[in-house]
Amino acid sequence: MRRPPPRPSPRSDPLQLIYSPLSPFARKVRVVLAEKGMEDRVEMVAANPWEDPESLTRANPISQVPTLILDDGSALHDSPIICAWLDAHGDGQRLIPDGEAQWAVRRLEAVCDAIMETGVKLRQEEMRPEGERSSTHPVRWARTIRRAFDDLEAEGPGGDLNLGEIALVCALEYIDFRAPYLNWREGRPNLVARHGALASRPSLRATAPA
Ligand SMILES: N[C@@H](CCC(=O)N[C@@H](CS)C(=O)NCC(=O)O)C(=O)O
Repeated sequence: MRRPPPRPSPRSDPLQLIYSPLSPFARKVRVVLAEKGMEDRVEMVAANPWEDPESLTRANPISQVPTLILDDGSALHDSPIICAWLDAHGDGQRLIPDGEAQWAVRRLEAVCDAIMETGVKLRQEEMRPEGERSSTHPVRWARTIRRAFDDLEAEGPGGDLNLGEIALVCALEYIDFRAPYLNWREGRPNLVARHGALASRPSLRATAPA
């Protein structure tokens, strides 16, 4: 009996995640990797995006982390897209629900990403030499972040496992790490409960900024 010809072996190149350890956006992706049971499929490549390393700019001209290189060599960037791709391709519970329910989750993710972006800008401003710092931008950015906290507080306790709530924990803990003086816990019991509902998950503990 003739044997069937060997099939071409499926591509088994691992995915590569270019990240920096303290990036809150990369943290969100690392949490999703863990929640979706995909850590073994991904090679982690640390990079400093501010130095425009060639390994990063080749995949992402914007030179930002996180960037995910897929097994066909193409790259995804922007954490919402990476997280959505992982959610669609990994195992376990969907972190972005189907149908109409997805919009509340995506909206929450967007608000929390904006808090992180504003927090990163605050941090960058603080890193500038004293004479070059703006006296107005940080005040406005701090006000923006506080306003977003108040808005989230008004939504109630929340705390389901989904991408929006994961982004919330990443955003709150990034602010704890970089701008603790914004003290999101004070007078915001719902935010405290919401944070507490997910914060002790292994995926979040293993990636906490320190
Ligand atoms: N919208 C992007 C933001 C990513 C981002 O700002 N990453 C920062 C690190 S926390 C970065 O790579 N900054 C380098 C730069 O902007 O040049 C995402 O969601 O992934």
